[in-house]
Amino acid sequence: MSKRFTLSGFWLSGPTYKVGLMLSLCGEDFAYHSVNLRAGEHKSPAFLAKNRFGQVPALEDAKSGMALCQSAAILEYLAAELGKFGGEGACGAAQAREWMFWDFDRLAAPIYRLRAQRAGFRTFTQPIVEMYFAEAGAALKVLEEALGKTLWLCGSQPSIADIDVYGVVAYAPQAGFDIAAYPAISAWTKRMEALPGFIGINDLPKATQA
Ligand SMILES: N[C@@H](CCC(=O)N[C@@H](CS)C(=O)NCC(=O)O)C(=O)O
Repeated sequence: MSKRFTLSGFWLSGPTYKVGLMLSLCGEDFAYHSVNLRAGEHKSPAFLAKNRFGQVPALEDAKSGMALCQSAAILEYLAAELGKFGGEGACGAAQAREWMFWDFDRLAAPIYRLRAQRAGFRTFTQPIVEMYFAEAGAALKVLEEALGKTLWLCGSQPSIADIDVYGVVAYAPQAGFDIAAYPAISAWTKRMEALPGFIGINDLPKATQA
């Protein structure tokens, strides 16, 4: 049977993982297309029709006929369409958006880049590595303080803010951070991992599945 959603992405991509995690937590059985970044598939006209920025992920919705890009925008779209993880009311939705903007501004960039450097995909000079370490450490401190006061980032229920931020924190060990040093973050990651439908960072298919 054809599936409503098709996720195009790459198994090592954090933003792809965020969308896969959201779909899975929502109980949506989705089709998956593994994009061959090495071959430049993400810059091909066919892919650019799905994501004008030439990046993974892209999400196609057969129901609306839309192709969406930017993981945070996709999470908001799915929350609205599926009625799940959208935050409590307009206030919760706005708070979730604040966390998602903060994530890509302060947390995701240094953690994803340090991870890429350690995996040998990118090369930075030592001062740049030290700068990313300091930036990621400062962002993790902000997150630790917030999660010391509340179980979830936006109120009493998990939301797309948690899914979005978890989709970065899950890679922090690969970036050289010991999450055990952050007790509130550690406890929150365990709450995330206990949610029904949770999938881990290595659970997306490495090849295409329809
Ligand atoms: N802000 C974007 C970031 C997407 C992104 O950085 N994708 C990377 C893979 S993790 C990519 O496609 N890189 C290839 C390129 O930019 O050419 C999102 O959240 O979707």
